[in-house]
This record gives sequence, structure tokens and C-alpha cells, in this order.
Amino acid sequence: MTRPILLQLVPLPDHPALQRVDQYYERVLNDETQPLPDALAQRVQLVLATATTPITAAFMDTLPALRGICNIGVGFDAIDRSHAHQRGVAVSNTPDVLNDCVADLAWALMLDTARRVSAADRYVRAGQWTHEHGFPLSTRVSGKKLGIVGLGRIGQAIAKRASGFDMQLRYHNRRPRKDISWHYEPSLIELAHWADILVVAAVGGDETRGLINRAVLDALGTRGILINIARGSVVDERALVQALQEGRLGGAGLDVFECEPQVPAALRQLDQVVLTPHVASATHETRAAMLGLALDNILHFQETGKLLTPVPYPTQKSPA
Ligand code: 8YV
Repeated sequence: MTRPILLQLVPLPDHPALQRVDQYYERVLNDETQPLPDALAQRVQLVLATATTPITAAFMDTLPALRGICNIGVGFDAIDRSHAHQRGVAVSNTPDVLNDCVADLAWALMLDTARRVSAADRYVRAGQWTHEHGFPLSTRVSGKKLGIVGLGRIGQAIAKRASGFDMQLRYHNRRPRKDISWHYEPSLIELAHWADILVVAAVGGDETRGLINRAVLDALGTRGILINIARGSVVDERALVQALQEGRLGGAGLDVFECEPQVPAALRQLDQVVLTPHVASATHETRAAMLGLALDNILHFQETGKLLTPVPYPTQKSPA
């Protein structure tokens, strides 16, 4: 009997669960920008993608038998969830398994940007260190004021690590969390005024697009540091570049950008900026766990018709 197709939009490393998935689905690897032969498209029931793969309404409508989209990643802003809802297509992501790795990278960016570790490395490698010429002083992280924009599961993992650095902590969300004792700041601008370091951990998508704008950056100020491990869309990148170039912001540590993998030359030329290529979850352990959870979603869907970690449709409340 012809198995339904699982359309893979990303090459996969080996994983123990793939053997079971292959019992139920024929896996076909294709780029989402390339049309699939009609005879195959008719058989696609599930799509497996990364969190940054654009899954548009037009793409979904090339797959008449589509029943589910499983993301290898926690973000779901690249999926047209309204259209998925209209089509009755279930969507899953891989929450929790990547919280610690993403939080660790947020701290790596904070420490690097404040203490200028990468800049110091470049300085030594360039042979600039001499008896007469020492590396310029940087700024301390311990004991400073940490503001977190978006206290979801990753934001909480970042916040928990602050106690190790004796930092004061406040956060901003659309609404305060009843299960958290940390100080809630209802105003993002006020949080930026208060904070020495502002970490963006909010979900990406239309609701947060351009949330970190010029006014927020100016409130963070000339000695302030912005860290973004969420989505490039959450920060007004043009305003960020201008603030850094004009000295209105002290520094930035960025793992995500508006038009990845393109990073504006203006950002790449700034010495007070630390740049990483969207690697917050990119460890062997975490990517294996993310793939495992995505495959568990597929197997659970095969057995029950439901996904294990479903993403709510836009009209439904997101999980806390
Ligand atoms: C990506 C991420 O999944 O999980 C997310 O939302 O942004 C990352 O973990 C990964 O970079 C693959 O695109």
C-alpha cells in the first residue's frame, strides 16, 4: 500500500525515531521554493520544517492532502497559522527542549558584549597588545540591572541565571505572570530606562514587529546594552544601527536579524556589536532533542490524529 508522504523541507541527521516514521510515511526532501511534482504533492499529509522556513498559504495550497506542519524549533512566526486554521492543518513546535541552550547563548552575548570578549580576542590576534597599549576598559555585568522583554519559557530560563550574577531583575510582558514573583514592568519604555542590559526574548510575528524601536533604544541609553535571541523582526534594525552609530546606545549582542542570513554591513562594521548566526539552539544535544520532539509529534499524530505539542491558532491563547 502506498504510504502518505512526509515532506521534509530540511535535510535531517540520523535519528532513532526515523526508522519508525519511515514505517508510516515516505519521506520526500524538497525545498519549499521548488514545486513538487503533482503526483507527489497529492500524497503529502505532513510537512517537517525548521522554525525559520516560510510556510505560506500559497505553499500550503499546493498540498491538498496536508494535515499537519511540524516545526523543528519553538518559533512559529514563519507559518501562516490563520491559513493553516482555515485549512484545518495542525501545527506543532518544539518548546522547552531548547530553553537552556538559548538562555546560555543570551548570557554568552551579554558577557561578550559588556566585557568585549570578542573585541579583545580580535585585539590580541591582530598583534595590537603591547606593553604600552592595553585593551580599553569594558563594563561589568555582575550587579547590574537586567530587563527581559517577553518572559516566556526562554525568558524565564534567562532570568533564573541572573541570580548567579547578583543582578536586579525586571520583566515586561503583555500582562504580568501570576506564577512569577519577579518585578513586572507594565511599560517597556520604563523597563528600558531602568535596565542596564535589555534582553529580547519575545515571540516573533506581527504582534511584536518593531517592538524595540528608537524610543526604547534611546530609553536604554548610551551605556545600555541590547541583546536579541528572539527574532530579528522584534527589533527595528534600522533604528538600532542608527542608535549604535550615533552613540545613543552602548552596545548590542545579536543572534537574529531582520533578513537572515543577510546582516547589514553597517552592523558588521561596528566594534561594540557582537554578532552570531542564529545559533542559540545550535548544539548537538539540543538539536537532537528538537528533532526527536518533532518526530514524536509525527508519530503521535499517526497514532492519534493529534500533535503532541500543538501551536495555538492565532485566535487561541498561547500557552503560558
Ligand atoms: C531555529 C529557532 O529552530 O527554535 C527556534 O524558533 O529560532 C531556532 O532554534 C533553528 O535556528 C533552525 O532554524
